[in-house]
Amino acid sequence: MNSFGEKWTFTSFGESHGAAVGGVLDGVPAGLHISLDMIREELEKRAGRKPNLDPSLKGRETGVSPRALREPDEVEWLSGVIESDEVTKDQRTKGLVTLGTPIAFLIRNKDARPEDYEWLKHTYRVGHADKVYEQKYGIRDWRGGGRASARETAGRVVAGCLAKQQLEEKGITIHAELVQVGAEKDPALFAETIAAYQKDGDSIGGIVECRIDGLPVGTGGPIFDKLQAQLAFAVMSINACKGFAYGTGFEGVTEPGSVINHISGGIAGGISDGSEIVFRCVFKPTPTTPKALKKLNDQRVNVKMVNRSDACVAVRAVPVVEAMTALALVQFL
Ligand code: EPS
Repeated sequence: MNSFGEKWTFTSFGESHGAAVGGVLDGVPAGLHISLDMIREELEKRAGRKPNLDPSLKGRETGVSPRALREPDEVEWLSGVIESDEVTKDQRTKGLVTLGTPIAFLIRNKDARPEDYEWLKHTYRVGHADKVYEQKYGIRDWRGGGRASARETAGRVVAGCLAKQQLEEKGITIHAELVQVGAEKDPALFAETIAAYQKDGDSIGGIVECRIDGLPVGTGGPIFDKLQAQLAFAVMSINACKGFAYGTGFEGVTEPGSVINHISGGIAGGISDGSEIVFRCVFKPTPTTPKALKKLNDQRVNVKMVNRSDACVAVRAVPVVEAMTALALVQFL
């Protein structure tokens, strides 16, 4: 399924080395002001061009895919919006305003180099979607990650920015950050931890924490509409995401009820209780690494040794977590 949401329906399209990635967003009300500055900022974070780990890197995040850094990620708006001179509430300047019609946009792939992936036509990478896609569909796009590449998340970030702006108008804000890299919990040491794995030709996982503020009491519903179920569905759809927990989470299992019963995580009975919502999600270490490619070559696979993967994809997942959270929440407005 390539579409998400019943009220705001976001359809994602595109392959990593095809012409473009992008989306169609239907159900967005007319008159919503969109800040292009905000979209640019979020896309820069997703590409790893706006470091939040080590400011000394001056514009380049540690362990980020070199291709993601090179892609300009220019958004072309095809329908559903017109330019607006009005300054948005948060003083971000240039903007667009929605027409209430389907919004279509695309981001052209500029640094696609399918020829580097010819070897993948006949090889399945461990830990990737390569083999199951071919088993299920009988065909796959072997050019890089194809449809399963994290490049696809660029479109989600654009759609998520619209959802975030709608939520902000209602006083609801979303903030995600990286809280753990491997076993390291000190943010000051994240950059050097990732760099050490990268230097070793390897990768490492990470945990992203997300906080939702200003959500009124009553969001979510009983049984299958539980707020945490909808958030988990949205967040677990992000590439490399392996787990979701809120409230007492997995850590809570070692504590007696008398100690942790008061922790709601902002949700009780699947319904928001008006307090801050906090959840965490975990991203696995990227499976394609220089080490993994070397191993394939040792098996005489004849791999062209080009590695465009991330040493810690959790870094770039932060704005995607915010985007998917926003898309999940607008369904309840
Ligand atoms: C990715 C692998 C690389 C990354 C890509 C994410 O792409 P590919 O092998 O398809 O060229 O560069 O990230 C981006 C290009 C991006 O914009 O996010 C993967 O397998 O997830």
